[in-house]
Amino acid sequence: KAPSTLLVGRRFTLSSACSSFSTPRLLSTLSSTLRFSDEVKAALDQKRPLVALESTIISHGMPYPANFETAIAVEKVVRDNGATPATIAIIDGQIQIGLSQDQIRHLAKMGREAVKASRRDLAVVMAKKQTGATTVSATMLLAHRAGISVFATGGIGGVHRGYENSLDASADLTELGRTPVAVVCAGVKSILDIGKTLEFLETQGVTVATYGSTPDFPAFFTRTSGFQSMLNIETPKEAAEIIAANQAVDLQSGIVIGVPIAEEDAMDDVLVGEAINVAVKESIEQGIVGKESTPFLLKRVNELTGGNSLKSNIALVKQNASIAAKIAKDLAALSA
Ligand code: PSU
Ligand code: MN
Repeated sequence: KAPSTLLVGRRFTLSSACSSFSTPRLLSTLSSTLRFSDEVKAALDQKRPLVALESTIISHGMPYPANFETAIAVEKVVRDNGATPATIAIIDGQIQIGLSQDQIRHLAKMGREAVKASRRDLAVVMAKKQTGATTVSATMLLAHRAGISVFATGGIGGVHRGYENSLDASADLTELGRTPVAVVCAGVKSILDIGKTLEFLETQGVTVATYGSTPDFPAFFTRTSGFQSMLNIETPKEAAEIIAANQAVDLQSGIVIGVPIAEEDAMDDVLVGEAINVAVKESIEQGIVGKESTPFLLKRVNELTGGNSLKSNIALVKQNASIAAKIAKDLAALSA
């Protein structure tokens, strides 16, 4: 019997993997490869709602100490809304599903010294016993291995401006096409080409929704992008039902839920636009390419907008975490 057939209609958890796969070697490898915090393990065992959180946003997305404080605050928001946070990273080559406060502080202080780990980097970071902060792509795939299907972050990667020459599109987009995890985010920053990003996601078969009633897919710092999502999701329960249907038919592809930043936290369109244009121009002049590109742009936009963009960034991540927790709760209720 093929494992894929057996998994249809079930939530992929380590225990379902145990009963489905007939290769014990693979099993012992997988369960000893992922190390769970006590809090996450208890939640998984008791089938309580969980929300995965990425760690590149800590190391490469924000400066210290705001990154540490935000990571801790975001975990608290998840707990306050009835779910268990599972921040994911690789510490000295060991994959951790759920981090201690000390481990979060360690990553926050390492900053860009930590390896920015996407799918392609995972095996290398493990084998070389490095410390890696997982991007959306790596966090999605590890969350899925751990049996977690809801994930909250700030923004996902996308298709870069000038894609026609650079072919620079984030591995987040292809991961969304191959891994069934729902990513609750504030959309994509306009450091990227938002229209092309949505086209790419459509080609990858990714369900893309906007949370709330505005038709636009959000642009991170601002509520509108000029590009529409395929649908609006108005409640956590509606999101949970779509995730459950995705699992029931074993789609094996992801879902993006774009939550527009709250009105009071949103930035001025023109101000952000100008900062982004400067940052993109500098990145071209300095020949910044590959995995350095996004961290460079994030840092420059933060600098050029002073403390304002950081404030917006922190507010939107917390909002996403609270909505993700509510979705995870409703999803757990559906499968109970
Ligand atoms: N966008 C943000 N903040 C971030 C990132 C993107 O607004 O912190 C991070 C995420 O970890 C995302 C990664 O997965 O950057 C994408 O990098 P790249 O474009 O190199 O794929
Ligand atoms: Mn890239």
